[in-house]
Amino acid sequence: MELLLDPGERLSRAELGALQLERLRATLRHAYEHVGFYRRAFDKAGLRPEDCRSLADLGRFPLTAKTDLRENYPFGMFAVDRSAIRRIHASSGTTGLPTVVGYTERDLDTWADMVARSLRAAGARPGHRVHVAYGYGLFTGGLGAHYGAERLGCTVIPASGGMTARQVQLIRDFEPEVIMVTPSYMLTLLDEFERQGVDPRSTSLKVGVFGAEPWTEEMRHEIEERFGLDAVDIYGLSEVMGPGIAQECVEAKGSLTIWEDHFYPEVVDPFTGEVLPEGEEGELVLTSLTKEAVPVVRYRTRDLTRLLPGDARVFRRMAKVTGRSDDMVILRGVNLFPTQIEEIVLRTPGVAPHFQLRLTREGRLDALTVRAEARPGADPGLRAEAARSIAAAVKDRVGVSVAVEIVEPESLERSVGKIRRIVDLREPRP
Ligand code: DLL
Repeated sequence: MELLLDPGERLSRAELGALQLERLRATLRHAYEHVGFYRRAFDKAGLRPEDCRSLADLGRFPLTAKTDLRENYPFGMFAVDRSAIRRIHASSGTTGLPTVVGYTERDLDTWADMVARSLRAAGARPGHRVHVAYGYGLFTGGLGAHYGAERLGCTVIPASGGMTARQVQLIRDFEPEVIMVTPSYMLTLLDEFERQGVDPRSTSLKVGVFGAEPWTEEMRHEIEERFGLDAVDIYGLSEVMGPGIAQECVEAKGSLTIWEDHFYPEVVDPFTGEVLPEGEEGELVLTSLTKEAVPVVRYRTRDLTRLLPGDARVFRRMAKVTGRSDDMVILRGVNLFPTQIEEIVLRTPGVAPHFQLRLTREGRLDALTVRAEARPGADPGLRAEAARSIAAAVKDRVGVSVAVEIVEPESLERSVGKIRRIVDLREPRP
């Protein structure tokens, strides 16, 4: 496929480094001068924006956490006059206050450019129809995808989330080449295609741009096989911008290229906050390089990944996100992520790609039950074997004993957006 690049993607590594440093210094100045939180944090650390003379100097500046955004709810982190804000988004905040972000006209422009670039890297082209099934609203998924697809010159079908039967109808009738949706909701759509007796491989879809939640290579394989399309990963978070911070290039699947001309990545040790060398797994920390309304300096994403050198582009890459530090279950001293279970469940014959993790407490010990659905039509006699094989693989690869139940097809709750894998039934809650 012909590789189309925008000017930012054509920079040399040296040009990129110089641009990043210039933008970083401007961001630090902007944050220090216009956001009380950053001024206090830098002063406390004894640092001035001018102290950042090289990209490595950024590591001396303080980290910013989600709690800092919450403590400045709603607009305390904004660096521009309210009249310059064109849009507000917020993350749902399952606990406590939501985190609120704003965008100036230029920020919205950059965001659309970055999503357009992401879509192009995914294999979308001007003239393609793009079915957007990320939710529209305060969540950045729907509107972020929408304006990026328009910017690329695509025709947008703003389906938003939910009303699954209608989604399938629209895909059949409007014949989009591209779909943007969470991977878990794509599986819900798959069920619906089958319920309607339509072969999912018969659709016009060529590319799926999946993100907003962790998903594994095994899930990619499942979706690509069942739908006959290229499934690629898009990453982002509302606090930093929304979707379009990093994107898997369709010609180089397996990791995501970070749009480093706008977002400066670091990976730190989640416990000490120390910057880790390239290749080591830790928590992704992002600094915005061009944002006006809400600049973010060293924002702790809580997402666990590794930085890698560039391949498909000049920019560095990140490995697919293993999980969020908040989604990590500590079971009898062993750390476990839902993605580890996903890998195992999806490799088990006779088991569908639908599973849930139930946490309970037995006496003083926490216990985890993996509930996975049998594939429709699979021999019920094989369920006990599948359960044994999953338990053995978890013991072997994660190092902890779990119970496994293989449940009836279509008995587990389906995703309508971001899926909730963990059901915590522990009493009292830890
Ligand atoms: O989920 C933005 C987005 C929308 C990204 C659509 C991609 C597609 P938030 O609701 O703020 O924003 O949630 C951000 O979701 O910190 C990750 O934990 C997780 N996440 C997002 N993309 C990925 C991905 C949007 N590709 C949080 N892989 C992030 C793994 C992801 N996790």
